[in-house]
Amino acid sequence: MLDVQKVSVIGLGYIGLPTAAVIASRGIKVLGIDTNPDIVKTVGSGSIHIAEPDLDGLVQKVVSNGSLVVGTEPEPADVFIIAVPTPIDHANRPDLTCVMAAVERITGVLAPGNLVILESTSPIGTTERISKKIVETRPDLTVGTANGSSIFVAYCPERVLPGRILTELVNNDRCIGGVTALCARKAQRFYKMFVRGACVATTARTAELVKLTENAYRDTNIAFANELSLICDRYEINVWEAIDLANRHPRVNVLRPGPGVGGHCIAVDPWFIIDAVPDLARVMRTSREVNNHKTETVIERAAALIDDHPYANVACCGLAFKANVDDLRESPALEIAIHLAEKYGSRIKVVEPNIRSLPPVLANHGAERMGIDEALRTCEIAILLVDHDEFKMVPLAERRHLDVIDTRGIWQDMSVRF
Ligand code: SAJ
Repeated sequence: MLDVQKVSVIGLGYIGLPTAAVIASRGIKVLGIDTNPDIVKTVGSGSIHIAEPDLDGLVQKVVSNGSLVVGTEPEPADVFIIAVPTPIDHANRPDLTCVMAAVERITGVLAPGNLVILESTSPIGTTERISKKIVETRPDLTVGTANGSSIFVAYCPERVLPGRILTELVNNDRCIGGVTALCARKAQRFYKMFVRGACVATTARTAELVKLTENAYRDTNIAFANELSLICDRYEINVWEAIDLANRHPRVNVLRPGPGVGGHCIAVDPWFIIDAVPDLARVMRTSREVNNHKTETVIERAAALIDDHPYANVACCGLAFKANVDDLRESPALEIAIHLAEKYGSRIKVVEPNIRSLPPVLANHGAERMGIDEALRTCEIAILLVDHDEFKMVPLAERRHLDVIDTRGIWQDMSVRF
């Protein structure tokens, strides 16, 4: 059996913090580590720095009963989970700086029998690369063997949906890739301590590809919907109606068009494959291009509508990357609002119920934040960018006077069609 007294989670972000809290709630001692002292201070006081349903109560509980402690420096533990960001750079190439820095920081405290798990989305081969790096620095250790000097290294991608993280963390199946079969088995046993879903073992490379596949698959399917929206637009066909009808076929499930794809995962992860095999990943690259192009199209159409109404105030409804979250990362809605604010300044009124203040980049261009009621009263144009519940609740009578571009299909009865 894997004896787990203490787990160390490196990176207390959208994945690391909920993971640390869930493990701590199973009565296992958890040390959460982050390089950002503000995050350490916030979590150490039992609060959270991200918006996620029910996470605040859970963190408060495990911090106050002492099962989750936080710090900036690694300490010896039985299991190390690395959950740090893996962004792409300006050339769409994966940036593994944080992963490599995390590995470097824990290598000094590793001991035989330890399990090191990478959860961050990573290019194929990263887990093998970190194993190599560990044994280069610590030649006293081996990886994945049955002898007494061995540690175990595995890749186990997170696949939780923001907004449902605590439920999905426990209930989703996990794909567990070991550098060796023994590594996979050790990691499987560990995840079974807090995961109710199936924990399926495979190789590290396969698990890395599986994670990238999931998000590239979704990106491609959204690209199909976005492409269809432009085709429908040219023929003056309502895309929402067309999709609804096509989806009545038992084997068709077209996703929903939107103003482009946002978030730190789906708009980013396909590049990890495209960058590695540009000659082969042709559908994936085109999908990225189609989804980015959709954002440009919305900007052009919004500008054309605003130019036709030189005195109109414009409500940009939503900034977040998707409905009912406060996350603005890679958000097409934010990108569109910035472009419009650059061009039209104080005529742009931003409605985003899930954030406390307007991002400075918008305020600097003179854009103003307001609630949906005021926007409905004072604006003549609405660019509906996010399908937040607050917007879905607005009845037709209150928006009848508006010229609308509805990129999400929730104000269909009145809108310019996309
Ligand atoms: N979107 C559409 N049309 C759709 C569905 C989504 O335009 O029909 C847009 C959303 O508005 C948003 C973007 O796509 O801008 C992504 O949203 P999402 O809800 O599809 O996914 P994320 O980014 O919140 O989370 C994804 C999930 N991956 C998959 O569904 C394959 C989640 O399970 C992953 O754990 C997460 O990425 C991650 O961390 O990788």
